[in-house]
Amino acid sequence: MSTHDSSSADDGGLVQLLLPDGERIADAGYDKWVADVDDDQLKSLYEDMVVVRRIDTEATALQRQGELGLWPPLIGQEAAQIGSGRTLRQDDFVFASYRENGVAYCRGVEYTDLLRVWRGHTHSGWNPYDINMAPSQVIIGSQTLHATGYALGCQQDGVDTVAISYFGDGATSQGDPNEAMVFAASFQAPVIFFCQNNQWAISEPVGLQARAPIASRAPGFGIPSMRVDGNDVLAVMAATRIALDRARSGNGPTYIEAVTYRMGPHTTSDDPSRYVDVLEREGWQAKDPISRLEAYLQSRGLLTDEFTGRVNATADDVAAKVREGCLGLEPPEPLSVFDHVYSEPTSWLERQKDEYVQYLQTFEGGQ
Ligand SMILES: Cc1ncc(C[n+]2csc(CCOP(=O)(O)OP(=O)(O)O)c2C)c(N)n1
Ligand SMILES: [Mg+2]
Repeated sequence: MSTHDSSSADDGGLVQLLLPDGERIADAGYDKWVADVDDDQLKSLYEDMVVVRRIDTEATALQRQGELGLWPPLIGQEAAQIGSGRTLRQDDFVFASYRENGVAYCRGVEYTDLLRVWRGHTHSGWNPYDINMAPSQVIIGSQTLHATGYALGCQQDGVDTVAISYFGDGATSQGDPNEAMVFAASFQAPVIFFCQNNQWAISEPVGLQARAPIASRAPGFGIPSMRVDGNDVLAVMAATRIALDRARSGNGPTYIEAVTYRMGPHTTSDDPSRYVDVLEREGWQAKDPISRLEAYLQSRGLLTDEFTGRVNATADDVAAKVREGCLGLEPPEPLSVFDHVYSEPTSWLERQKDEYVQYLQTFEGGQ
């Protein structure tokens, strides 16, 4: 395989198996990687995408109702996250950013664990070893180093576990992902660099920081790359399987650029109407990942009322559980914010804690 895999010439080498109107197109290089995806699996991928979008809208509503401090929506990126997340093995390990709630869903995260950080109840949402996914990383790009280090450990242990790191287009301008790629290539680490290019890094358009397709940078590090339509769940799945196969068979890292779009704000604190052109957003709306799979299912006679009714009922049920779990979280003991910052207390942390005790005492019933 060449260092820059792109058997589809469309749209500057973008790998596509499902066109925006739901037409399934053949691709000699990639078809075989999804040949086993039968009708039931297609329906299951659709259900996953509908459910994670629903989790996202519910969490956004909870934030708007004052129940969460902040929420980073994934809307528009469901195919990139489900298509890749569903291909991983349980023992593979995920290192992601704050936006990969769809991947966490694939890993089997408890719904409440998705929210507790954003309600200010904990430093971290879940036990990483329960779902083999590290807690969300907000320090942009640093999880690429963690993934590479973990992959090197797997290599040393002689196991065929793969580490996958998810990060954004903006993160590619940071040093960490570039340093991680140098290490991963040097030691042929079993790691996947999965860049969700959602076109924006807060209000910074991707074109400003990437003058050439992001995927084209990786071969310069000696890492093969693929540029896939990130709104095409089948193309994402095929690309991730290629990368997993390469890593498991001892052939080192792969870089995937999933070209997608952030349909919502950066976070609930952001107002994209101040910087996103309405026409740009409408253009991407027409490439929506869920409606394109819906159209494909329809063309295969799989989109029955019974099926969509069941999917919507599941999504309603999950949303109700998300809300219930969020509202049911017991407020933490205020001073617990100082716990687990370091394994050993430091003098300045103790000082901050004392100051906070005094502050709390200024309130009636303060501690
Ligand atoms: C090291 C670091 N620098 C800056 C920030 C502030 N920041 C938070 S999100 C973000 C943009 C990230 O964009 P991208 O990597 O494209 O990911 P996306 O949010 O689009 O998923 C920035 C600059 C940060 N969290 N960490
Ligand atoms: Mg981005």
